[in-house]
Amino acid sequence: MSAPSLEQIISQATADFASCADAPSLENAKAKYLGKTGAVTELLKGMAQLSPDEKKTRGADINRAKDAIEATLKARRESLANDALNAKLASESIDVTLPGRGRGVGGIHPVIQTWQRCEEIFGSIGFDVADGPEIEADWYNFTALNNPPNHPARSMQDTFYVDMNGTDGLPLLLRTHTSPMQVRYAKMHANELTTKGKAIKVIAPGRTYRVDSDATHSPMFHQIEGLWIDENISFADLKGVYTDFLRRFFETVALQVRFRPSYFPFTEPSAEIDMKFDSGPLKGKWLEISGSGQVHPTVVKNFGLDPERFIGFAFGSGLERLTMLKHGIGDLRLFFEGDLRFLKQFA
Ligand code: 2NL
Repeated sequence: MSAPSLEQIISQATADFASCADAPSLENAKAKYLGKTGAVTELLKGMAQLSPDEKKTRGADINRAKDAIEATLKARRESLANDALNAKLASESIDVTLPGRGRGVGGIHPVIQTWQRCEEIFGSIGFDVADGPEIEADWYNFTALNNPPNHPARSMQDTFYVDMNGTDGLPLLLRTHTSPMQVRYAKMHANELTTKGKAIKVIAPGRTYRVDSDATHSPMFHQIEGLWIDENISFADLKGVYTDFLRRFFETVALQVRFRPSYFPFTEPSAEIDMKFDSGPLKGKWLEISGSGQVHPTVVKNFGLDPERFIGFAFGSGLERLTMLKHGIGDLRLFFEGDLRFLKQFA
């Protein structure tokens, strides 16, 4: 069998390289032609017996063949590398047409929207906004507000007590109304009223706590209270302020307001504020909307003010109740369940 021609070796190598499916098998195939015992190397070894002239032409021919094989090898290497890159890109590809995994947008809870709206409205009538602790001392929550020591609101059954005493030596408690914030505010601003005549005019919105849980009561609920103390503040001012607030909150002037006698230890006289819509789904029905009254002289004294000189009113309304009347919500528990089908309607 005669030795293969250079052309045969080149085409054999080209075919071999083409059949290699990956880089390691291509490098193996390379050894068959260009390695120590490869076909081209063997041809070069076989030149030993040739004359110098023959060596020259034969050597050049073999080198051309070697170059051709190396070029084929290089082309095949690049082609395999390219295929590998394309396969990697295809396997790691992302579908840019898929919808993005966006972060959900939150919304303000309807009760907190009411809170914010109240701050806006009372703010525009000149009321400051008080803040204060949810864990309170007995004095700020009860004593300062003229609650007698045996009042049922002070009982273990009605109030959440904390296992720690306040500076007054009595157990701390979760505030049962937002009034203690107003007591703190009034005490802090009493001197400014007495010496500079700057009225105490403040609202106190916030969370409050009572041992109570059924369809119409939640152990945590929200209140907003208002307090206006100066030398000559009357029930007429209360009626004007509160009526203005209701008209703006419910976005209608078609509503009436009335005072109905009531009792609270911290006001005297005291009144329930009722409202009645002249139109809309609640038209014609008197609705309780707030407690109120002229601040009791003992409470004014506890503010650090002279009750012979200073007088004013206070009111307290439930933010859940305001929200339910505004949106026609029938069940208080919806506010605390966190059901997005409910909450999304207010987003
Ligand atoms: C209710 C009753 C009311 C007050 C709250 C108050 C606050 C101070 C002094 C005097 Cl610092 N009074 N707040 C007065 C009357 C009624 O709310 O049951 N509201 C839902």
